[in-house]
Amino acid sequence: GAPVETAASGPALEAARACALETLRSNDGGGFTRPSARLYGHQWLWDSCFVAIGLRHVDVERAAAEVVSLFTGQWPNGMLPHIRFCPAAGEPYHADPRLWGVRKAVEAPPAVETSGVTQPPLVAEAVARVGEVMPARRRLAFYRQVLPGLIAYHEWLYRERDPGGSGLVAVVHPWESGMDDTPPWSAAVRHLIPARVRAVRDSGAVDVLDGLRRDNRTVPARERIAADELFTLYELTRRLRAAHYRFAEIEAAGLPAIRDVGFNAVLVRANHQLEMVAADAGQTLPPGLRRAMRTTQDAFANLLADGFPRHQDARTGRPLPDETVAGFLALYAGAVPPEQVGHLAGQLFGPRWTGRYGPASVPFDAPAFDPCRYWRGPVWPMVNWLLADGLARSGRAVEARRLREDTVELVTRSSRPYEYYSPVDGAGHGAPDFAPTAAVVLDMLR
Ligand code: 9WN
Repeated sequence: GAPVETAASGPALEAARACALETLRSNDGGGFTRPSARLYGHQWLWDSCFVAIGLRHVDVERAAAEVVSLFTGQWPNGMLPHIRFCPAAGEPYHADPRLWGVRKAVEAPPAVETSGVTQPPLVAEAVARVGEVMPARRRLAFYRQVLPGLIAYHEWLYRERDPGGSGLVAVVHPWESGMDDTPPWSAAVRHLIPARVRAVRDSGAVDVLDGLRRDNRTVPARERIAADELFTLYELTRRLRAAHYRFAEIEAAGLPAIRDVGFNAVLVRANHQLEMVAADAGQTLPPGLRRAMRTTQDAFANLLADGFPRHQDARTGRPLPDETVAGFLALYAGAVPPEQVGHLAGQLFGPRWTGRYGPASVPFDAPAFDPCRYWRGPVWPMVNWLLADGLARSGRAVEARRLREDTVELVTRSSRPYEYYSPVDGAGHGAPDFAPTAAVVLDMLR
């Protein structure tokens, strides 16, 4: 996309760039970047992809290392876990390796401690974006280095998460969606609430539950996922562990399996980038993978046929009613027919979704809307990056540019990059010094 030229003067933009760089530097864990040193002291899958996309303008080798580091956590079966745990200083992470119990749960665990689920498969995008700013020979070497792991990951997604060949892959934990407490995910896991947690919640003692959680030391509980939902996610994690993180067992146990529209949108784009990367490296993808990738293209198009793109229950194929910003990632997938792009962009920038400060994560009129709480309303700069990129590739250069400008402005209104922002007053919330926010600002400013 085109560089951002906001009303702000050159020095203001320079200050924004310097602040973003300092955020990335201060979260550097040695070859990988912590999303936010205090709350998230390990390496996350999609966060690191955004980080690499931003860092490539400053230090392309460091950006490549960020991506390569992700593969050191890859499971022998091909899965890229959503967290690669690192011996971290600072605040311990609330969902730690003991909760995941990966070493005991799976026959062939990875060499390092990881979580047991994945995250939106943005890796091929990060690889392509880093590669495109490398000199040709270096790019070839980088692509050849990461291609085996990347192919294994995409094969895992299809083999494990779409055994029936529907074309859309299933997501089994809200943490895999990256948009943890968006309404359709909250609804999908609600029945798993542990009885004791429900009893305390129903007695009105939410502060008791908040007193038991460990993720609210840096960020106030009211800005994070609600306590009853957090304890429900721990319960889901324990059940996934009991199912050995194997999809067949997860399905047999009747646990949620959802064809998340955002996750699959990222997959559509990642498939495209994977093809480009392989072609550039002079390699052909395995025929089975190529077939599966074509199926996704068609299945995603069908998802759009019913109007606003929504998640689907993987068992019944039925759409889940709640709309979230993930639906607009169809633009990022590049899957919206030209005659529908204007309508979808119109909705995105219409009054239900966008106020003064960019697209909300759920519409303003949704019963669950809460401007400061996590994925229940706030604007997420990393989502804006995906949206702007999708708009630009869908022939909506003006809107893409405006969204980038608005995002840079929103972030630079606060003294440091935050995890998310109120769509009502633009105030920063969640984790401070949030690396993915800093990284997308760098990319938007380039
Ligand atoms: C669970 C790291 C991650 C992001 C997610 C965001 C949040 C974790 C948490 O932080 O989730 O993965 O503990 O809340 O929802 O998108 O990748 O920044």
